[in-house]
Amino acid sequence: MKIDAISIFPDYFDALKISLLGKAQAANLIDFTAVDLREFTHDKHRTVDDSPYGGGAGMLMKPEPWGEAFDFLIPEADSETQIIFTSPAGEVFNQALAVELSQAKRIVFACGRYEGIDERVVEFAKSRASVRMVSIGDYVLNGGEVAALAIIEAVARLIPGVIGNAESLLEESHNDGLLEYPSYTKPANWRGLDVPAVLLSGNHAAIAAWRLEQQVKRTKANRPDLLGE
Ligand code: 6GU
Repeated sequence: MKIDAISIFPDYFDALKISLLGKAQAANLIDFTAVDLREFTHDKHRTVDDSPYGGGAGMLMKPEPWGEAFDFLIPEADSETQIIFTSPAGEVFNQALAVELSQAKRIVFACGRYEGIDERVVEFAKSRASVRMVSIGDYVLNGGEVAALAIIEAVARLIPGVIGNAESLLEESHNDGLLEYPSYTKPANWRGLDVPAVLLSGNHAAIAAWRLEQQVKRTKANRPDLLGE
């Protein structure tokens, strides 16, 4: 999968060189490029922001550098490219969207800063690719870079070959609409705390039943919304 990010802080994406995503890039499973939005400015101060029409607090990202960045990355309309504007005003990211995006051929992240981007940029982007506005949750970050990193990690690990143990994808939180059960490793007693006896019993049916019960209990306590409660 080809992944690009447009940002005024491309260094944020250095984190993608680490660990499994770094290995996935070395193995050519993912090809990632970060481009600096300021490369597409032409004034001495490399200006990317301006005050909003109609007034209001803060600054907005001006459209021209974005237009040139899209011209550079997506010179002609490509229905196989997905552009994602990271924004707290977007649809909320979840595992289902991660699965959907993991099928894409190319994703271009447009990472806004300040109070956002001139809305015409989103409109224009639709003439070049499929466009979605995506948030990673109900809180506000200073910019879309950290959100893009979270989305990239969630999507990339679903690409075949990126995760060594494909089975671990099947057994994790959110796959069956329930949170994961608690897990334990050796030693069986640690600082006076015991591993639940059923896990040492060798009774696989009892272990499976205990784990499901724990999943439901945890989901009720932490995410009742997942149970429609
Ligand atoms: Cl995608 N961007 C920003 N700036 N804040 C957010 C977010 C995105 N998702 C949640 N908060």
